[in-house]
Amino acid sequence: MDAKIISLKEKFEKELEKIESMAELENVRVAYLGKKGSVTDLLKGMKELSNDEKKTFGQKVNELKGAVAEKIAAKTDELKKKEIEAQINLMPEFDLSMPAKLDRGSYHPITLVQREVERIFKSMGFTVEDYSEVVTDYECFESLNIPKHHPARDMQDTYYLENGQLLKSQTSAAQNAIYKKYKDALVNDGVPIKAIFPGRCFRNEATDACHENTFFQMEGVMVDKNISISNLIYFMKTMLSEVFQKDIKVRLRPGFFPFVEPGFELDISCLICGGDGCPSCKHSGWLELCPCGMIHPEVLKAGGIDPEEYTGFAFGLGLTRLVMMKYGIKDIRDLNSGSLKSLSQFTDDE
Ligand code: FA5
Repeated sequence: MDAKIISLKEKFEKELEKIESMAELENVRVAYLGKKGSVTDLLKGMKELSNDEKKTFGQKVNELKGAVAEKIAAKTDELKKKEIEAQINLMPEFDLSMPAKLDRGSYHPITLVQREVERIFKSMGFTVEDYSEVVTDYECFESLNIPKHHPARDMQDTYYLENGQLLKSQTSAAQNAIYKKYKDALVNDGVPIKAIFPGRCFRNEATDACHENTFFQMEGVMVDKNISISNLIYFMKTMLSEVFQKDIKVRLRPGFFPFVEPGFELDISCLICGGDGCPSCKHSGWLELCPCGMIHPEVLKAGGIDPEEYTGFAFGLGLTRLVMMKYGIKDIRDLNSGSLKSLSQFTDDE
């Protein structure tokens, strides 16, 4: 019987050596270890043996069974490894030093327009200021002549932090700090305050084609002696004609903001529908783009500037809406979508 075990083992090893695929291996496994396999058959021939012989023979057959199973497992690993290597060899060569052919990142259209507007105002002597997105209630409201419980706060509900700070609902929140920063140069050296400050604003707002809960504005202020509404209109017109490189129909109508007096709404004729009315302009043909006005004396005072001696104008340009008009984007939500497909259309070669 021992000779049977030895010859079966040798036969198995020879067959195993020749195997090159998982399918062949499976056939061999079934042929030796399956219910009707050669190893199992050995056990069937044990009937004629004595009890002692059965014991030793059974032990040897089990050893053979274990050895066969082990070799099949090792062969399985070897074949799988070969399969992976073959797949790797089929892959095109990957050269880490090759320049990437994938899509290049691009500037967001809001960044492009923001830079353009900054360039225009810089050329007219304005400084560009940076301001934080988290501000105090004083900066966003109180310093702007909007005391607690003033109804004007309702239009600018925003996101409040537990420490009482808030995400700014308007770039006007930086006005007070700008006045304080430049007032000495204004009073002592006669340098007019001319500053713009772009920034992200947040409002607790139901979104639609022209409203987002996160959007960009660009604030601008100018303070000096004898500043009037004519100065305001001049700067607004110059900025719009430079941005659009063509004449744009605008209208100025009275608007109420507690931090300007008088206050205006500057609307532009909707460039998406040509003034006929569409969802982007709430079917009015006009788009509120840039509220503005003469800075309220209380606001100047809060900034440390004497309103008897100095006057100024302020505007709050809806930068995101300007982008929509410039590029003909019908839905403001596309701008926050993060969709590379739509946003990369506006890439320039910067
Ligand atoms: C203000 O935020 C004032 N701080 C503007 C201002 C500054 C007035 C200085 C006077 C002097 P208003 O809430 O209207 O005003 O917003 C200004 C502009 O931001 C709007 O005309 C509009 O273009 C844009 N805007 C306002 N809310 C949204 C919104 N939810 N989504 C997109 N753009 C918005």
